[in-house]
Amino acid sequence: MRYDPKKIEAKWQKKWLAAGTYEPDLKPTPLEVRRRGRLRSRGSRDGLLARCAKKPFYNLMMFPYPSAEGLHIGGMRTFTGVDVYGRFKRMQGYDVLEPIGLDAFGIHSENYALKTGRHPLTWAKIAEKNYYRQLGMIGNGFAWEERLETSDPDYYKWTQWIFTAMFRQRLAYRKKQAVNWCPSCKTVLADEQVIAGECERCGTKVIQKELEQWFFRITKYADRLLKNLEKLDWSERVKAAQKNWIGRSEGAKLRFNVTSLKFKDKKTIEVFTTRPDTLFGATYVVLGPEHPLIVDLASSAENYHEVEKYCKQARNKTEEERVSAGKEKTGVEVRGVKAINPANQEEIPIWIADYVLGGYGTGAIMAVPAHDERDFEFAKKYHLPIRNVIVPESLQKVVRNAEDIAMGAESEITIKADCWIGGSVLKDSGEFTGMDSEEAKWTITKFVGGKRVVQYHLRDWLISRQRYWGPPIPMIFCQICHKKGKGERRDMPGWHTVPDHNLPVRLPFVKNFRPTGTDQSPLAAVASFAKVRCPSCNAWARRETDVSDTFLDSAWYFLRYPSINSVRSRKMPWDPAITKRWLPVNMYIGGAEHSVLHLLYARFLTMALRDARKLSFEEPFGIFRAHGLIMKDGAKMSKSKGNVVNPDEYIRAYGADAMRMYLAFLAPFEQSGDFRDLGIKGITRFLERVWKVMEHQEDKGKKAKSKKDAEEEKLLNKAVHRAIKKVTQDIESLHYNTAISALMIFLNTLEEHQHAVSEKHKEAFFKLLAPFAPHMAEELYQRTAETAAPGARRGFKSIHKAQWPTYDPRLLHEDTFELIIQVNGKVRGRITLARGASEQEAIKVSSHLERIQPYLITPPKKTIFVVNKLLNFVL
Ligand code: ANZ
Ligand code: ZN
Repeated sequence: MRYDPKKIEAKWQKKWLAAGTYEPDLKPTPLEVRRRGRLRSRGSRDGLLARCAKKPFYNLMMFPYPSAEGLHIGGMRTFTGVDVYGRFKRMQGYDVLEPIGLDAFGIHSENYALKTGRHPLTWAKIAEKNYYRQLGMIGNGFAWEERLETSDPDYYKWTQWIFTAMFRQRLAYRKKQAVNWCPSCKTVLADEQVIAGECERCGTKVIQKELEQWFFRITKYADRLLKNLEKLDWSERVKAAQKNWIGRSEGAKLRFNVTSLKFKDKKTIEVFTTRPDTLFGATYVVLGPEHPLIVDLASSAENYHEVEKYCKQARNKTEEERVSAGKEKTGVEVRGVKAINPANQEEIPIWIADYVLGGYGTGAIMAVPAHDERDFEFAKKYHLPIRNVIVPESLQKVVRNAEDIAMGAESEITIKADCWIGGSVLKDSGEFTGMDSEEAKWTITKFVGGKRVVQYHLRDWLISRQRYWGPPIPMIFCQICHKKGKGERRDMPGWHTVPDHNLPVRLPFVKNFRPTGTDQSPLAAVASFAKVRCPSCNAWARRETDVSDTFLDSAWYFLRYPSINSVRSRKMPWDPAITKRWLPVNMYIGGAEHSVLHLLYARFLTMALRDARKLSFEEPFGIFRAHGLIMKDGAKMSKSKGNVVNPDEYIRAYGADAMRMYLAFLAPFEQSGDFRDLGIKGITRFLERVWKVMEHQEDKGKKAKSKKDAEEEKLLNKAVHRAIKKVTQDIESLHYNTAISALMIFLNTLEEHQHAVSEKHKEAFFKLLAPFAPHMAEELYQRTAETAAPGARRGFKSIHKAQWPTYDPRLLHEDTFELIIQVNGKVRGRITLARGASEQEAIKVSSHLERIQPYLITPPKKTIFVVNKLLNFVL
């Protein structure tokens, strides 16, 4: 029979589904159930014990958001790559849970709906069907019964519940802040939707708009998020990205008094600096255009209108435009007022410049142009004084530390002679002259009455979206309660959470779901939705009509999966007993592009829920590995280039097994790889050879063994164990490509000694092949078993639940070893000998060596011999 993937793949997919091969029993152990007083009879307890998972292993990939194009080949590589690992663990005896679902809510789906003029609800259904069809084809061991979609009211009920939990914990709050706004799409954009200052959808320049929004206080967890990183077994590049994003800076807050005759009370400007040691070099102060003091200052400034105009302009720029190194710096001096440098009482000018951001530190800086590149550039442009207060080190190069290099910095940077940014020894700094920078930092801070502080770059998570396709934020604002100062939280009078029994707040069907262009979501126009009774005083109140960020949907989905079919999941977001057994996730795999958004949000939420005593752990993912990306013939895939690989077509042409194997073969899983049609053909040929070797054996009868056969069998045994060792180790480290190479070598050996191949060898081969080509492995395994003992097997025992083969290290011992030859303890040569060679043999062979002979003109005093290792001539 010819190898026909189409036939066997569909067949086994159906069979596995029917047999529930990939559905672990998720129920908690009887003991756990009994503790909750729900289990009565003994009989049912034993039944439960027999079935429940003994070694839970939660194997998870980031769930996809449905896009118009369907499953991308890169996605297929990730999913099947994760599945290789899951299948491997399952065969090692773990009860593997590998769930799947869709991140169906969110701006991606809504944008697509907008583009096609379809309603998101309609489009979501189409996308869902298409995705699940594709995900069904790739041959993964998914636990289909646990699937979920974030746009399902049964799911987002709990997303909303989490919001209320955050509110009760004072981790949700409202604040007015400048947000990204696309004037063409008339909507707020998430940071990640702004690409180089432009709207990712239409390319229009994004501006900043002041809006009052909901935030989650992730900054409260900055330190914990950072500290825990050390304990996590995650891809280093992802940890480095999180560390950088959290951006911990140690520095000081220093106060500069402001001189102006017009002020009755004394005004001060507080700055944040990481370099208080350079205070004597501060020759001006800069306020960001958002600084609250500007209003006061401007009134006494001589150039009031100029200042006002500048600040207004700055607000229309994106942060990127303001801070990126290439952009020319702009600013305006506030004339008529001065700041006083607290170190030397010198009067220095006050400037406003947009390279200082309102949202970081104190929103104001002391400028030290001699030692800060941005200040240097600015001072040059506006002819401000530059005062050197640090002795530059003689060397002109700074070697960056390993961390910076990991983040992509050049390993060495050449310092501009006139702007030395490093630390060293102070000069021209009064009594601190000669002091070391590090010491001076804190001594000077103390001297001027400053505060030592830690700042983080991490900002609070903006949750509100003035969009349609997301879960409505479950809050109600009551004007009457507000006036009376009543509410669930004293700091937010008038605000009430929607009571639990009224969740979910269903997303109403809105025909015109287009963003409105005002600062309101389309839901605000739906009176029947927006108008609601106050849960506290029953007066007419207003519902929050913004929806939450789609990253909130995906920040907790892994908690829901295992519990989704539990009865208790109707009353709770997750079943605590099940959660206890199955979480944290054992292995999580996804894209490095999610390093700082999804992965940080999920960690934060888990910590917050743990602090609210809703979870018993604070880190959601034990191991995280970032996968590599896929190119096509050396180029990035894109529709315009016409080089997009459509998994459907390829699976139709070559089969899922060949695709899975090729995607695993093309590079180590964590690295990027290049997809070539030639490559998939190569793998297909490999699979055809496998098929042939195994088939060939099937019609071979038993015959007596010759001596040659026995020798061949020994050789084959060794090949088996070598392959088992290599494949096991390589799968464990996600080096699937080399595991497959080992299988190829193994196949060569089997082909060479075809007539000596036994059931045992074949079985081992199938098992090693199973994670990669699950359908073929199952087909051949079942056939071989049937041929070996026709009709003997009762019921279906999948290869994917069979025991992973183990190897015997003794068999792998080589027959030879390398003898080290020493003369007076010094290594003088090496020679290969048969294992177990005697001292006499070793002496005989060694003393004939060209390099050794000259030493042995007179016989050695004695020899020291270590079996299988070393021979030392002592002269
Ligand atoms: C004086 C100084 C002298 C500085 C010097 C640096 C070098 P990180 O490491 O990112 O925390 N800064 C403070 N607040 C800022 C803001 N809101 N917008 C833009 N820049 C701001 O950077 C801290 C340094 O960035 C601070 O230390 C401050 O400049 C600047 F030789 O103060 B420094
Ligand atoms: Zn009220």
